[in-house]
Amino acid sequence: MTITAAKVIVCSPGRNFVTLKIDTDQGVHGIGDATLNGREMAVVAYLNDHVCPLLIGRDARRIEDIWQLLYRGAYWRRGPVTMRAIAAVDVALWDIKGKALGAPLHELLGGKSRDKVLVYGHANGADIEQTVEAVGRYIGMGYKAVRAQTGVPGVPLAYGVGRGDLYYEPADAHLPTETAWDTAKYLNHVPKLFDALRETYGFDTHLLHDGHHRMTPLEAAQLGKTLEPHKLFWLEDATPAENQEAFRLIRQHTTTPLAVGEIFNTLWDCKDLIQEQLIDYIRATIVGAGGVTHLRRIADFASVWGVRTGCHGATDLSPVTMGTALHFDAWVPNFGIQEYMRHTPETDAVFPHDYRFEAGFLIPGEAPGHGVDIDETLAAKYPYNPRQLPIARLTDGTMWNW
Ligand code: GCO
Ligand code: MG
Repeated sequence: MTITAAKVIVCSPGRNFVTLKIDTDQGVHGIGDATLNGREMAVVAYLNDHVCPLLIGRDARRIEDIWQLLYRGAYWRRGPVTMRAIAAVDVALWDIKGKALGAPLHELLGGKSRDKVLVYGHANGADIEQTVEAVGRYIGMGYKAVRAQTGVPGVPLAYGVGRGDLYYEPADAHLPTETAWDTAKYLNHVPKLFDALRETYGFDTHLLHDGHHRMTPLEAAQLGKTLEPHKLFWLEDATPAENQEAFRLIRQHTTTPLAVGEIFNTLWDCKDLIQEQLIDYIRATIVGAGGVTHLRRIADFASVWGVRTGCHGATDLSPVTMGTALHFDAWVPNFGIQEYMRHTPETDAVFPHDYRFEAGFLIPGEAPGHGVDIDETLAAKYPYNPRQLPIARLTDGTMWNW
């Protein structure tokens, strides 16, 4: 089965997506997601100039060999652009293999370990009262797990406070929106949110919170300790994780479960975190970490140390990633939870898929491959719309982590 064409499709049905479509001489095609929020065109160029020409004429069945070619052959290894390009090729080839064999991807991975995939949604509000109401709406929709993010008095444009209830698109301007951040105000305020949430809803709903790289290790340890009575499902991105050692300090002070990894792109970003059990959930994704082939390695490594998966699944990961992730989530023995921010109706129309939401879970489809396709005619109606993620500065002007 020979690769005959590889095409990059950029579209923006509500937000930008980069999709790779691979055609073969057997008339079977596959698609992969290569979206990198705010840096989409870097991956488009990498694919068009450095990857697609390499694929033509190769055997589409040799997924591992092509992965190794694109990883080792780049010389300049790792990084979000390279690994998203590799992920797109990998996912498209797994999709082709499934279609050629008439098998859904989860069968190719080893079969289902579960029939349905626990997910969590994003509830947010400008203040505690609104956020408590938003969490109630998610519980009403059947979610068993809800992430809660609230505005912080004195901190305009706080992270995670979206526009609308079901999806939160942070890349909101051609040039980065500048936001201010004040960790002290945040640390004083967030515990009150979870006091109110547990007071209102008790402990039957899993609650999650995203620190979004804002705290120092000690501040993260303080927040984790303060939130212990609320028994969070996890505290995410408690501190920037380039320094994996930083999580040792947090771990020493709190039993609040820790999750990290949505911006990781290889096992090397999280090897120590996993091996030393400094985290409880690894958030690396199919699109961000080199596709099915590499994420499977990360998950298997994590399973040795009892670390579970908690794949990132924000709106900026296309339905192609969500569809593929659900097959992965159905198989992976050390599954934790899957993030599920809904896509806009326009996005769902461009990317027809067979997964569905049911009472707090997502049910993966049974179509061969990953079960997602792209309507190229419809996609063409939504041209690329340059957008970047915000930046954050501390109130004294110091550049910080958004
Ligand atoms: C999450 C993420 C998002 C990111 C977004 C960036 O936990 O879903 O932190 O909110 O900010 O994916 O593009
Ligand atoms: Mg996050």
